[in-house]
Formats: sequence, structure tokens, C-alpha cells
Amino acid sequence: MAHEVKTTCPYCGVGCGVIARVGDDGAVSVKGDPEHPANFGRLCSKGSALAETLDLDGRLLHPEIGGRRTSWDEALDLVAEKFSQSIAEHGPDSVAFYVSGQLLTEDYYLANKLMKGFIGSANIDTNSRLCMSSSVAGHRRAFGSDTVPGTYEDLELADLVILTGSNMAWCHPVLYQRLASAKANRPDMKVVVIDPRRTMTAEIADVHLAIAPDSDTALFNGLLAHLSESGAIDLDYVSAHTQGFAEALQAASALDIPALSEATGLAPKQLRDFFRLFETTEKVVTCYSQGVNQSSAGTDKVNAILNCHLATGRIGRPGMGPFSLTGQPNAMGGREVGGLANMLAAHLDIDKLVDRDLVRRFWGAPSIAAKQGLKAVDMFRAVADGRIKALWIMATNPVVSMPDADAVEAAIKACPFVVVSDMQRQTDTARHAHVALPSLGWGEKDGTVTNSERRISRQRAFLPAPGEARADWWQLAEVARRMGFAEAFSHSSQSEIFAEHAALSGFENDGRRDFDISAHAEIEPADYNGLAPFQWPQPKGTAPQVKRFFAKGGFYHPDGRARFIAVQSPQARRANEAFPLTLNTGRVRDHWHTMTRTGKSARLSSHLAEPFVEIHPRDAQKAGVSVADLVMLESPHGTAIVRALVTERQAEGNLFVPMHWNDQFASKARIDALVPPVTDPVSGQPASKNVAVRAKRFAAKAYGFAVSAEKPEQFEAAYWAIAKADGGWRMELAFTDTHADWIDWCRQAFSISPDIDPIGYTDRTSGELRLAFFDGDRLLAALFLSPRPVAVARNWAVSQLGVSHANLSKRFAMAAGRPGADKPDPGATVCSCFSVGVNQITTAIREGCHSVEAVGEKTSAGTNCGSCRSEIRGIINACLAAAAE
Ligand SMILES: Nc1nc2c(c(=O)[nH]1)N[C@H]1C(S)=C(S)[C@@H](COP(=O)(O)OP(=O)(O)OC[C@H]3O[C@@H](n4cnc5c(=O)[nH]c(N)nc54)[C@H](O)[C@@H]3O)O[C@H]1N2
Ligand SMILES: Nc1nc2c(c(=O)[nH]1)N[C@H]1C(S)=C(S)[C@@H](COP(=O)(O)OP(=O)(O)OC[C@H]3O[C@@H](n4cnc5c(=O)[nH]c(N)nc54)[C@H](O)[C@@H]3O)O[C@H]1N2
Ligand code: SF4
Ligand SMILES: [Mo]
Repeated sequence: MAHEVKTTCPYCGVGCGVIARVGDDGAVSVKGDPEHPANFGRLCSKGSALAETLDLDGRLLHPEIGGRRTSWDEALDLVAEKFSQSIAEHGPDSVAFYVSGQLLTEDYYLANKLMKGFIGSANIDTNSRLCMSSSVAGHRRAFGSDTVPGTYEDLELADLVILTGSNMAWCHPVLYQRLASAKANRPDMKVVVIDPRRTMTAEIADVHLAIAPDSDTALFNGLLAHLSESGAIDLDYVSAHTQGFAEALQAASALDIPALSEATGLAPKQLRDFFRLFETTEKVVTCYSQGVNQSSAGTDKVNAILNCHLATGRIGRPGMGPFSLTGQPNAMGGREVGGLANMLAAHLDIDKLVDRDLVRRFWGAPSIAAKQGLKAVDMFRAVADGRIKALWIMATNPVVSMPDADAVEAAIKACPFVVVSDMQRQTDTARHAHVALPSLGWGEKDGTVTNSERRISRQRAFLPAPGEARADWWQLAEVARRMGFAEAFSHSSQSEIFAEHAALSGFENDGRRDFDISAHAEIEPADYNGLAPFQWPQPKGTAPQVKRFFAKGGFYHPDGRARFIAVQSPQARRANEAFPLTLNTGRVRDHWHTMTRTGKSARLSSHLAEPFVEIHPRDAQKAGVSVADLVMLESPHGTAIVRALVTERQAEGNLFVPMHWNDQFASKARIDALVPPVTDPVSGQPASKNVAVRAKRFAAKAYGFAVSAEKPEQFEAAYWAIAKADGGWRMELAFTDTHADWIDWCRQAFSISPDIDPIGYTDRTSGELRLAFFDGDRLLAALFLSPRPVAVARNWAVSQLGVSHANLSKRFAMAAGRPGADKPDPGATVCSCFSVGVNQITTAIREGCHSVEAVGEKTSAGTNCGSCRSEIRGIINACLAAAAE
């Protein structure tokens, strides 16, 4: 029977409410939940496409040992036995868990409880180490607790919103849309974007400061010094609620304006204008994300920002405060349960005996880890050198996402016992598992997540468990029981685990800890099922509330005062003579991390269908790279081959490559293979955004583009990248050898039977070759080959997989790679909701549509989820600027 279920989006930390509808025929559709306080009904492109990612293609549906199907009992017995054996022979620190901010709080809570309380080691770390750990460390240094003081509404109430190291338009799209509409309603509101490259986020900005990589500390130190000189310090707040201002100010005053200009690459006037804007605007929110966290000075960057807000007392009041944007759907929940190797559950401190004792008593645990465990980069080092002998990886794909990824892969391959819990059978990491455990995915699993504004929401199941897949918490509890900890892991539902977690948050708390949701300590399953989104804290006996922290002090250091941190501004310049370019890495709009889910959606895959490098025209010229060439990138750690996207949005000397592509989708694009394992000394977070590399043209003899109804599996190519398309697959190719028989190559790659002959032609002078294979009127595959990057109307070619080719001239048009005059090529997809291409948008602009709204009216682009609105704005600006020249 058709039914609707309220749940939460499994992608970014905005944490949007989703209503999933399962139709009579079992078909799922999703829409935004108008009542959810994070999104009020909006969804971005990824959220809107959730239903397209739920198929069972490639799912791991049964437990496997050594690649062979087995029973749950056998798999769980083996995991428990191997872990227990390693602990007995080599001690508790010889085993480790590497988990994820994509686990639900209930899963995460049990993983942490098992490792820290019962195994007795703190060797549990998480991909949050690569994501939020500098923010956590910065918060704890300044506030004495890992607290995000504000709420989303503050972005709408502010008069100045600073976005630094955040590509919010693409990474927190619904929050960005809330900001964009607040600014449209109140045009006096100012937005400043601080990012070395001009991202789509900058399209609504009044000011874009293209700072030199890693010069944020210098910039915010300069700001603090300016605030002091201009008398903008809130002396009452500073003296009543803080410590260490003088030292911080002294460190901040080290650079004068010319030195700051040199350090940040910004003109003195840009610096002064920015400083003055901050000085004269009381309601300021500073949002920051990975451009701040993922740095060898990430924690210092965080504290440089917090210093400015503490000094002006602009914290915890409506429209004011620093705001760390969390990445993953449950990055915040993971911090609450103490999932990091240097934390303890419920925001307690692993370095404090009293805190350890409190948790041990609450859990009734035999022993509790007495010291911090290994942080992600060190953990994989310990795997590599044999100190860790049994490793359980859950809901993360480190062979793609860890720095020095090739070394991480080698370590995993060499590890005596590796367990991987995932939804997908074939990931770059899962392929090396000794034991693979099938986990439930979004729509099947049930529990809670916490978003960036401390709001806890339910993810609810609306689909049956596929095959034998089981929840991650169940897997952990079963292994714990088999290791002899049955009593402490007797939970029969996620509701019981949540209640225990809530009870621990209130246990001997008395207001001493920020995280307290003990109002839910005795929650019954029925109430848990119906639980409405609420923000923490919510102590016992209180109703849900909107809470901001620290407006009147009340910090969590023992004296109740915040700490200013004196931070220096040394430049982390890594580029050098041999590796002269600075590689920056991050995200694109329509893919999520290692693409195990978004890679299933043709719509999402059409926005950017291939791994690429953004490169400035002068750097391209120096490297001998022309538009659409392939580029070989090299660092001392690894290499990658990606497409050149030559653009002035990128600063000279800097490159940007997305983190998403991996061995399942491209021949050589795992960009983390190039990233050195350099980490922040305080947080242990890797510096994923400042990597010294060199670039050169990848010399290919032939370039290809192909579409195919079946997924190509067996083929030879020096470069390939594959993406899901409507009705099949699309592929970019390059060859360093020319194959004698391309027809044969196609037959192998696209599994085409020998009785089917292609239609096509070869042009001997230009060296172009076209081949198309039909089964009756249905296109099976087509290959377009050229000595130069192939010029073919790609989206049109892809669309031919779904149309009838009954008439012969249509088949020849296919082979020619050119649409007929009646069917113009839409160009690369901009709006994935309505599949509107860039050519359609520029046509609309030429016809007089000069606003995002007008383009939307004409083409529908940008009128559903709105994620592409800043790109449309960018295209309009570029077209109008070109027309004016
Ligand atoms: N579409 C999409 N959205 C996502 C995700 C996804 O995979 N896809 N992942 C989610 C996750 S887990 C996370 S953590 C967030 C990340 O969200 P963001 O942090 O917004 O995303 P990134 O692209 O990693 O990096 C942000 C920006 O930092 C800039 N930057 C690089 N170096 C510096 C620097 O030295 N200083 C400054 N100020 N800026 C710099 C980069 O140019 C980049 O534009 O996104 C979340 N949302
Ligand atoms: N160079 C570079 N590297 C980076 C970054 C960067 O900006 N640049 N960003 C870093 C950041 S911020 C992050 S958060 C990481 C993300 O990196 P990862 O965590 O490695 O990326 P995901 O693709 O999200 O991996 C999640 C895995 O869990 C599986 N999965 C999904 N749901 C479930 C579930 O419910 N249970 C289980 N057991 N499995 C599930 C998915 O199929 C997938 O294999 O990458 C980091 N690495
Ligand atoms: S902004 Fe998009 S990806 Fe993030 S939670 Fe909302 S719908 Fe999901
Ligand atoms: Mo992240």
C-alpha cells in the first residue's frame, strides 16, 4: 500500500527533512519536508535525486568471507574470533575500528562503547578526522567544549555573513539558498566569500577575497589587530568572560598591512575594506568549512576566527557568531558519542581520570581506554607497519579518501584481517576485505543524526532490508556478544541505544557539560519512532528549545572563561621548484564523496561527467595544455590523469581537482594518491587543500567518446572515465597506442555479438573514426575517435540510447555524431532537475532573459531545487560581459 515516511537526507550536514513516498507499485519518490526546520520543504539536486540511488545494482546482499558467500553466524564468529585472538596475543591496541560520520548515532555509540569500554583501547577513529577535527580542536581550545554556538537562523538575521573556506552553494546548498533569499529580501545584507578560487558560492557575494592558500590565520589575525586599533573590542565581554586576550593580540599584531598583503595576496585596500566592514557591522556570522579545517594549520585558523568573535562579544546572540559547517549527515552525532580517538562519549574528556571513571561506571565496563588512540593517518601507519593486526572499516572508503591513498591501500592489503561493512560490494576499499558485511543503507536503516545546528532528527526506514543486509549497530552488538560482552550489548533496538546515549549525556552532568539530552533518557520505542527534530541541549525535565551558547559567557573551561589562543601566521607554502603548483581538492555540486551512491544517478552524473582539473590559462600554457586536453598531475606520492578545465576562476599557480573519482569510475583519478600525509599538529587533520604538484600534458595518440547500453567491463585504454547515463553509460577515453581493429575493440568493450555490423566511417585525412552498432532500431553502442579531444554533441549522443533509430538517416546522424538541425545540442547539463544544458541557457540569454528568474521562466532551469541558480547567474554575467566587450 502507498505510504509516506518522514526522514532525513543522508548527504550533507544541513540535515534536510525528506518525505519519502512509496507508491502502490513500490516506486519511491521524495520531496522536501515543509515542516522540517532545516529546510522548510527545500531539497538540493542531490536530495531531489535520492530515489534514483536506491536500486540494488552492485549492492552487497550477503556476508562474504574471502569473496565467497557465507552465513551471518559464520562471518560474525570469525570477526569476533580474530579480534579476540589479536587482543589476547598482542593486546587491545593491536586492533582498530575506522568508522564514519555517515553512521547513525546509535551505530556510532555502540562502536565507541565496544572499543573504548570493552576492548579497552581508544583505537577508534573516523573519517571526521579528515573533516571536522580541526573545528573540534579549535572549539575545545577556546570554549572548553566542542560547541557550535549558533543556529541556521543566525545566517538570515546577520547583516554580514562571511563564508571562508566554504563552497556553500555546492556543499550546503539548502542553507545557501536560505542565505540567498535572506539577502534578496534585505539587499543591505553583505556577503563576503574568502576562497583562493572563485566558486559558485561567490556569485551572490558582495566581495570575493581570493586569498593565497593557507593564509587565513594571517587574515583573521590582521582583523583582530585592526579591531583593537579601531576600538571595536567589547572590553566588558573580554574582561568578564575570557582569558588570554593580550597574548593573542600581540601575536595577531605581528604583521602590518604591507606584510599582510604579501602574506594573503590581497591588496591593502581589500584588507582595509574587509576589516572595516567587520568592525562596523555588529551582526556578523562567520561560516567556515574545509578550506579552514583541512590544513596543516587548521586548528589555528579556527582559533583565529573564534578570537575575532570573542573579542567583539559577537557570539551566541541572534545574527552573530562563528559557525563551523559540518560536512556529513552525522558528523555532529559522531562527536556527541565520542567517535574520535581523542574523545570520550558524551563530550567527556579521555585525558581526564574523572571523566574516564564516570563513563566506565555508567557502562559497567571492565576497563576503559586510559589514553588517546591513533588518529586516522597514524592508524593507517600502524596498519602498514604491522602494529594493527585486525581492522574493521565501517561506512567509509579510505582507499579513496585518505591522504597518501596508495600507501593506505597497500597497508589494507597487507593487514592480516580486514572487515568492511558497506552497502556496495565493489568499492576501492571493500575489494580488499577478508570479511565483507552487508549493511543497510538510507531508506532501510533507522536511527538519528545531528546536523550543523545541533538538531537531532530521525532517519526512518521505508524500504525492506534487501537480501541479508543488517544494521551496523546490530553487526557491532553481535560481535561484542561473541567477544563475551553480552550483557552490555544486549540492545534489541536502536531506540534502546538512543535512550542509553541520552542517559549518559545527563549522567552526573549538572550543567557541567554542554551536551545533555537526558530529557530523552527514558524514551519508549513509540515516542522514538515519532520523535520530532529537536536541538540540543535538552536536559531532563525540559521542553525542546532554541538555544544559543555563550552570549553571557558560561564557557566549559573550569573557570567558565573562554580562551583566546595566540596564533602565529606562518605560511604553509609547499609548492617548490620541482613541484611548482598548489593543488587544492574538494567537491562538486552533484556528487557525494566516493560516488558509491550519486554515481548511480544519471541525472547527477551528467553535471560533471569526468574527473577534471581547474587550471588558470597561463599555467595551462606553461604546461603545454590546451582546452579539453588531458593533464597528468604528479606529486612525490602519486599521479593522476584528468581533463583540463582551463578557467580564470582559478588563481594562477593553483589547481583544483575534485575528490570524488576513484577506480570504479576512472582509470587514474584517485586524487588522494597525490596528497601527502601531512597533518595539523593539534587536530591530526590532513592538509588536503595544499599539495605541491606538477602538471604536464598527457600525450595521447587518440581520444574517444563512447555511449553504450550495457556497462563496458573489459577494455584497454590509457585513460577512461565512465558515468551513468539515461539508458546506459557514457565514457571518455584516450589511447597511447592506436588499435588496428577498432571494431573488434568495440565488440569486446561493449559485448557486441559478431553478427552485428557497425555503421560508420573513417576519415583518413583528419584521422576521425565513427562507429555505431544497432540491434534493429536500438542503439547498442557508439564510439567517436579523433587524434584531438573529440568534439561531439555529448548529451545528444547520450540521448540517442533511448530513442528509436528505425530510419536509416537517423542511424547515419548517430554515426556522424551530429544532431539534425531540428534537434539542437543542449550542451553540458547545468540544471539536473530538468536536464537543461548550457547551450539552452545561453540561447535564452541571447533572447533577452537577463535574470535567473527570466531564464527559469523560459527554460525551467533552476526552478525546482535551485542548486544551479548560482551557475545560471554566472553564465548570465559571463554572457553579458562578453556582449559588452
Ligand atoms: N555536493 C557535495 N556536497 C557535500 C559533500 C560532497 O561530497 N558533495 N560533502 C560534505 C562534506 S563531508 C563536507 S566536509 C562538506 C565540505 O564543504 P566545503 O568545505 O564547502 O567544500 P570543499 O569543496 O571541500 O572546500 C571548500 C572550499 O575551500 C577552499 N579552500 C581551499 N584552500 C583554502 C584556504 O587556504 N583558505 C580558504 N579560505 N579556502 C580554501 C576551496 O577552494 C573550496 O572551494 O561538504 C558536504 N557537502
Ligand atoms: N583530497 C581530499 N580528500 C578528502 C577530502 C577532501 O576535501 N579532499 N574530504 C574528506 C572528508 S571532509 C570526508 S568526510 C571524507 C569522505 O570520504 P569517505 O567516507 O571515504 O567517502 P564516502 O563515499 O562517503 O564513503 C562512505 C562509504 O560507506 C558506504 N555507506 C553508505 N551508507 C552506509 C551505511 O549506512 N553503512 C555502511 N556500513 N556503509 C555505508 C558507502 O557505500 C561508501 O562506500 O573524505 C575526505 N577526503
Ligand atoms: S542541502 Fe541537499 S544534500 Fe544537504 S541535507 Fe539538504 S537536500 Fe541533502
Ligand atoms: Mo566531510
